[in-house]
Amino acid sequence: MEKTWRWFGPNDKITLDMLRQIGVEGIVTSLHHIANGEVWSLDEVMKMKNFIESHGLRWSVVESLPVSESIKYGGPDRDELIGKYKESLANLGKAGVKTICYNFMPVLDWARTDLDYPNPDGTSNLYFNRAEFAYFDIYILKRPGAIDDYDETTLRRLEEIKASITPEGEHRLVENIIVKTQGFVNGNISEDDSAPVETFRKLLSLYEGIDRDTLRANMKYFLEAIMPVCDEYGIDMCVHPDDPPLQILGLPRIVTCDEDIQWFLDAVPDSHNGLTFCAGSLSGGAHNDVVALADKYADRTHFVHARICNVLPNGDFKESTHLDSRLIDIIRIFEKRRPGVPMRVDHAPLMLGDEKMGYNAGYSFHGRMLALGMVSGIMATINNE
Ligand code: DNO
Repeated sequence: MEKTWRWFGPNDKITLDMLRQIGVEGIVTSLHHIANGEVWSLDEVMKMKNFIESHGLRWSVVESLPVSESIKYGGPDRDELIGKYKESLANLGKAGVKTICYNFMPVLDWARTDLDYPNPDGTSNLYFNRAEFAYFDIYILKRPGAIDDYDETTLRRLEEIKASITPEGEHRLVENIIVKTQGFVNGNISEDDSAPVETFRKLLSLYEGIDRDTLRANMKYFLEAIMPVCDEYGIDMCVHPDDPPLQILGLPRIVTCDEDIQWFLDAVPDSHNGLTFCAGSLSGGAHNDVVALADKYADRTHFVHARICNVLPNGDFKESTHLDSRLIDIIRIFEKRRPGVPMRVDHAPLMLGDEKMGYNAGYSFHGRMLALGMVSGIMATINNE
């Protein structure tokens, strides 16, 4: 696989020169300065491409070319927005940047309750606490009927949280779930939003009456509309699985499991309609056998995210080590069957001073560098077997 790294553009504290020193071959980035829904002009695309190449690297993957909410829920301006999306794709195609990661998750791009959950060794990780998430949903967001979506174990834990949570604790949940994890990925809520919960409620209301079938139909509509451009330029679209791969906040979610993946691949049976195999997202649901999924979908995978989670008996999940045996098996599958596919390490621990640097949640330097070293070692061993 090609060793790539998610880099957040010229303002990223981690520079391209640093990345060359640690064995990175290709860059994964987005035009973060262009608002969601606006066209990426050929000029802007070329500026980024030339900048990356002037540092001896290549622009391997776009993550993400974001899909506007209106395309997802089927708003009145969706055709106009799809038209702009196609223009951006054509410009990327002309520039030779041909692997595009996107997601079809309503409102939230990904979800965690904790961004610095302490590990016994002094490092920290991302963490999803199901009961704290339920607290956010039921008592902060006050979503009608939310309580019916949680099992008894979660509701019991919720009572303990309710008895002890402080206003700071509530603030932290809002920050983690809808602000700090979203803004930097061109999400719907930015760090300077003064009333994020209000904004979030409005966004959720866009999906009233939209169920899984409607969202599926809208995804098919979008994919069918863009495939001619992808075919013309040889562009591989790769949808990122829903993170976590569960139904949450009353929103429909359609890339969560084997059946979902099979559905969208069959719905638009073009090889350019493919998957980002994010082992980490898929492993956040106990229903997914991630190694079997990698084996089943390797041929339609155009981009790999190397990380993995452990789901605890209460439904919480935590990022595991990049040396996890499931990840080794997954790397073996892709290394043997898709040797050149771009791969990036994802969501590594905060360690050795990372915590003071203000990196985007999940995107530490030392933690990711160690993870890249581990994954590179696994790849070298597999190639030597
Ligand atoms: C979070 C990432 C997501 C991912 C997008 C792809 O760390 O996995 O933000 O990049 O969902 O569109």
